[in-house]
Amino acid sequence: MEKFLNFMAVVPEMATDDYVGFTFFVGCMAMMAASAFFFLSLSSFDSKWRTSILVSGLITFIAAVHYWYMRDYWATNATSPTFFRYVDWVLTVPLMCVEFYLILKAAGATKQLMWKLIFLSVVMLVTGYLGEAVYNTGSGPALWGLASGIAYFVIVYEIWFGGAAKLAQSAGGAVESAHKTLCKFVLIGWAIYPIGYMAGTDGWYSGIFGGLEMDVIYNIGDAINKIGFGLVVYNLAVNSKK
Ligand SMILES: *C/C=C(C)/C=C/C=C(C)/C=C/C1=C(C)CCCC1(C)C
Repeated sequence: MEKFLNFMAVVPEMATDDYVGFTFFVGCMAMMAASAFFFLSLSSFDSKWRTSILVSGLITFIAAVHYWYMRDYWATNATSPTFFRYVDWVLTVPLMCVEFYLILKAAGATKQLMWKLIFLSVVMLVTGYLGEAVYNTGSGPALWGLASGIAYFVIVYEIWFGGAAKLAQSAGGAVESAHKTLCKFVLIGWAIYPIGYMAGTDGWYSGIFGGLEMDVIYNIGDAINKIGFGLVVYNLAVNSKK
């Protein structure tokens, strides 16, 4: 009995008000479940859609692995796992740009469009990392966050009104409506991240967002965007089978 109690004492416990730890844990499970779902559904689709579904699964799988590490990092250090967070994003966000390209490929999307979106997303993330982890004093976070926000804005513009939008229009039908939904994810779902950034860094905005917990906001954003994005693509593949 005493041995058992000793064992219990070293089993890590989570405080009931540890929302960050809790959302890392649940996020990890959700990403794993979503990955299993996308991978196992692969064989039920036409080869035309398999790459898109595979990428959906890769996005949630890469996130699941990072969430495993971030959950552990938080449990050990009780500080934000900023480095793992941005490594995760710099792998998964470009893959989300690839999804835009893949669903519009049949309508004539070029690799150039894909690389443009990937480039903009990397600029958005690298400048965000600089503001959050490197130049994170004085006006650093606000300035680097602004640079990141501009790149984000250009992505939004490109998919809503630029070349990608025109291709979606010419494709019509299920592809056009899936593109529209993905555009809404980028406009609304991705807008969650700058709020997390302002909650976690110091700047003119601290009085407004300072009371919020950055990692909880990022974790909610990731669950909505990574799993949601994948489901839109899954839905498109299902609809175009009919
Ligand atoms: C799966 C992860 C996703 C979809 C991550 C998206 C991240 C962003 C859209 C981050 C954007 C940022 C800004 C627009 C300004 C402040 C810095 C960032 C990097 C948080």
